[in-house]
Amino acid sequence: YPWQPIKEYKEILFHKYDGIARISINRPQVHNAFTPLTVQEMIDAMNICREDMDIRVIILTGEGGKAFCSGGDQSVRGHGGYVGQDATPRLNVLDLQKMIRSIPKPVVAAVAGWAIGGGHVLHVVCDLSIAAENARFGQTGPKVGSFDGGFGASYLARVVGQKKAREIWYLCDQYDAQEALDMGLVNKVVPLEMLEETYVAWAKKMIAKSPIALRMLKSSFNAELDGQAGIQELAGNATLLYYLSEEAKEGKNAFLEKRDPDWSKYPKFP
Ligand code: 1HA
Repeated sequence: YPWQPIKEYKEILFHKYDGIARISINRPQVHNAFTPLTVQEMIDAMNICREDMDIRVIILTGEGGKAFCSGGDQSVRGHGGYVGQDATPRLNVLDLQKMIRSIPKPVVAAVAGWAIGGGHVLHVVCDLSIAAENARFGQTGPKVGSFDGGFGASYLARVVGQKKAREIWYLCDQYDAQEALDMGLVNKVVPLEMLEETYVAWAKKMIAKSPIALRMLKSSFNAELDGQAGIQELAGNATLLYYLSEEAKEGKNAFLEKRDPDWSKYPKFP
């Protein structure tokens, strides 16, 4: 596929092709473990994906075919978080997780090889996950002195159920692609050489659908789980639709024309 680079970064690759954006962690020597910079770059790319109206679907993946992401880079983990070049400890991956969930476009994880620890949580928060046959999933927190009790625990439990989520965190076992499929952790398993073809095909299927319908569905799925923040997102989409109506425009026009609004001509549906 003729992927075109969108922007140059140090620790990720960012490409676009036919309405599909692809953000790929590019640290294969450490199984695509992330540093604060990796995450900062992914957040920047996600912001571009949000603003660019030509981008309809976002693919999250990792370079090298051996790992999607192995979580936080343990070699830069310091006192209070992951320490970047500014010497400040951060857990900025939590902001990235929220962005993946709230961006009003589908985000698809394409998982080849390891999706472990904070890397596993990244695929969990994506709308869809497609696994290559060599994919391996798991959490390591309690083994390496960490835990993600946010989406990493509660949303995982929504995806695979309470018993399985507790097993995944308490035992820190690893699961192959078929086991992941069986527990509903991924949507599909394909041979590694078919991964790109499959996520492009899935993206194209979604691009052929109504963007506002997909946007409303994403915020509706989120709203049930995300409390007031979820309702805010769904309600924001309701406001967007309302602003497109003649009735809403009458309110603004009346204000600007210094007259009383006339709501009489707008339908009052049963
Ligand atoms: O829990 C959180 C958070 C919680 C709340 C808020 C924010 C959070 C943010 C992050 C995280 C976390 O991600 S904690 C979990 C961190 N990740 C891990 O514990 C996984 C560590 N890696 C492994 O267990 C294994 O590498 C592996 C099971 C994925 C693969 O094993 P394998 O095939 O034997 O490869 P291995 O030799 O271990 O790894 C290849 C190279 O990559 C090694 O480097 P080398 O010895 O060749 O120099 C290895 O050290 C490096 N590497 C792999 N994963 C990481 C890593 N280096 C740094 N950090 C890593 N995560």
